[in-house]
Amino acid sequence: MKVEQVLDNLKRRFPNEVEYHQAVTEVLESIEEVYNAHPEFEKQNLIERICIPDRIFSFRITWVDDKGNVQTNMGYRVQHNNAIGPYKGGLRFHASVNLSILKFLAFEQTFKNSLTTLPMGGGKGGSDFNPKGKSNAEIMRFCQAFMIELWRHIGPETDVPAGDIGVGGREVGYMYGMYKKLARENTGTLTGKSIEFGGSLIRPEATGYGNIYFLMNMLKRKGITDLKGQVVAISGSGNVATYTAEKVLELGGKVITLSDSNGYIYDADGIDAEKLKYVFELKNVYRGRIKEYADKYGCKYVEGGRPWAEKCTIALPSATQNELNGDDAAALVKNGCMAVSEGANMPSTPEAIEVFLKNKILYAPGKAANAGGVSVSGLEMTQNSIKLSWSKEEVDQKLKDIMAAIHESCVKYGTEADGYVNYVKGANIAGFMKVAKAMMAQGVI
Ligand code: NDP
Ligand code: 2IT
Repeated sequence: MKVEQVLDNLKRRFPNEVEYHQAVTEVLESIEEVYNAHPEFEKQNLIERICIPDRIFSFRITWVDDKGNVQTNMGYRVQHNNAIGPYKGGLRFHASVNLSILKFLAFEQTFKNSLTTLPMGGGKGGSDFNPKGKSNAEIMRFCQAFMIELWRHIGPETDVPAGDIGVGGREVGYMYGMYKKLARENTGTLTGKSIEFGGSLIRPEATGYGNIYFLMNMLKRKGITDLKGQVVAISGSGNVATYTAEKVLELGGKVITLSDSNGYIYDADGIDAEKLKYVFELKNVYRGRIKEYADKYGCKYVEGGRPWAEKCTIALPSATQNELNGDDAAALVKNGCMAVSEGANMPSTPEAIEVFLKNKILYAPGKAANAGGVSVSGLEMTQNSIKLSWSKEEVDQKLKDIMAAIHESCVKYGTEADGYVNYVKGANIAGFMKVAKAMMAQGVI
C-alpha cells in the first residue's frame, strides 16, 4: 500500500469530501508501515474496504414548524464498519452537517470503538437541521420525523445511535419514543437515554470525565497525579466541555475558558463550581450563549475568537473539528502548554498536530481521549441486554479501567525510540489492527 495512491484514488472517487480525506490521511500515514508488514492485508484490499463505509442511508425529513410552515432537512446514517460489533456512533444535528463530515466521524468512530475494548463497530449519522432557536415542540416534531425514516435501519444488534453535537438527552428521548412505537420493541436501541427508561448512570458525564481520566494517565508518566496548579483552557460549552470542566475542578485544576460558536470567555479568577453550575443551567435550561456568562460575572468575552492564545498549561478542545490550527498550536506551545487532550473529534488541524508532535508535548487525539462517551454507551447496551442497571460507582470504575486500557494500547503501539509516546500513531495502529484482524477472519464481504 502506498498512502498517496490510496488517497488519490479516494479523492477521485469521492471529491470535495475534505473532512473525510483529512481523517483518512491521518490514519493511513500512521499505519502504512504496519500494514505493509502484513502482505495478506493487501492481498484482500483491506485498505479500501476499511476506508469506504459499508453503506450510507440518506433521506429527506419533513416536519412542520410552530408557524405551520412545512420544512425539509436532509438526514443520514453512515454505517461504516461492523467487523467487531454492531454499528455504533452518535447523531449530529447542526446546520453544517454534510456527508463529508459524517463520513469522517464514522471512520474515526470505527477505530475509536475498536480501542474501547468493547464489541462495537463504527457509524455516525445526523441532519443539517439547525436546533438553535427552535421551540421544544419543534425539536420533538423534528426528532420524530427523523426517526420515521431512520428506525428501519437500526436495532439493538444492528446499529445503535446516540448523541453528538446538537443531540443530548432530550433529543435521544424523543427519538427513542418514536423508535419504540414503530419497532414495537423496548430493547434500548439508542444510548444516552434518560435513567428512567434504560439510560446508564455516568453516560452524560462520560466523555468529559473520560478525557480527564486519559489525561491523568498521560500525566502520571510525568509524575503528576492531580491538577493542582494547572491552568486549563477548554473550548465549547456543551456536554463534553462542561463535564470536562467539572472533573478538572474536582482534581484541583483552574478552568479559565469556555466557548461557543459565537466567541469565548476568559475568566482570570477561574470558573469555579458555582459558576459552572450557572453554565449548566445556561446551556441546558435556557439554551443561551456563553456571552451571558461574561455579562453575569464581568469577565472578558472575545466575539468570534478561540481561546488558544490564552496562557495555559493544559488545553482541552471540546467543541468541533478543525477548531485549533497551526498558529493556535504554536501559541499554546509558546505559552507553556504541556498537554493537549481532545474532547472533540478531530479538533486539531494536521498543521496543529505537527506542531504538538514536533515539540514533543503530550498530545492525545480524540479517538483515544474522548472514547469514554461511546464506552459508557457500550456499557449502557450491556445493561439493557441483561436488563439490569449498575451503580454510578460501578460504571465510573469501568470507565476509568477502559480509559487506562486505551492509554496502555497507545503506549504499546506509539512509543518511539527516544521514549516519547506518539499517541496519534499508537491509537491509530491499535485501533486499526483489531478491525483488520476481524475483517481478515471474516473473509471477503
Ligand atoms: P454539544 O452540542 O453539547 O456542544 C457543542 C459545543 O461546541 C457548543 O458549545 C457549540 O457552540 C460548540 N460548537 C459546535 N459547533 C461549533 C463550531 N462550528 N464552531 C465553534 N463552536 C462550535 O456537543 P458535544 O459537547 O456533545 O460535542 C462536542 C464535541 O465532542 C464534538 O466534536 C463531538 O463530536 C465530540 N464528542 C461528543 C461525545 C458525546 O458523548 N457527546 C463523545 C465523543 C466526542 P454552539 O452552541 O454555538 O453551537
Ligand atoms: O463521537 C462520539 O464518540 C460520540 N458522539 C458518542 C457516540 C456514542 O455512541 O455514544
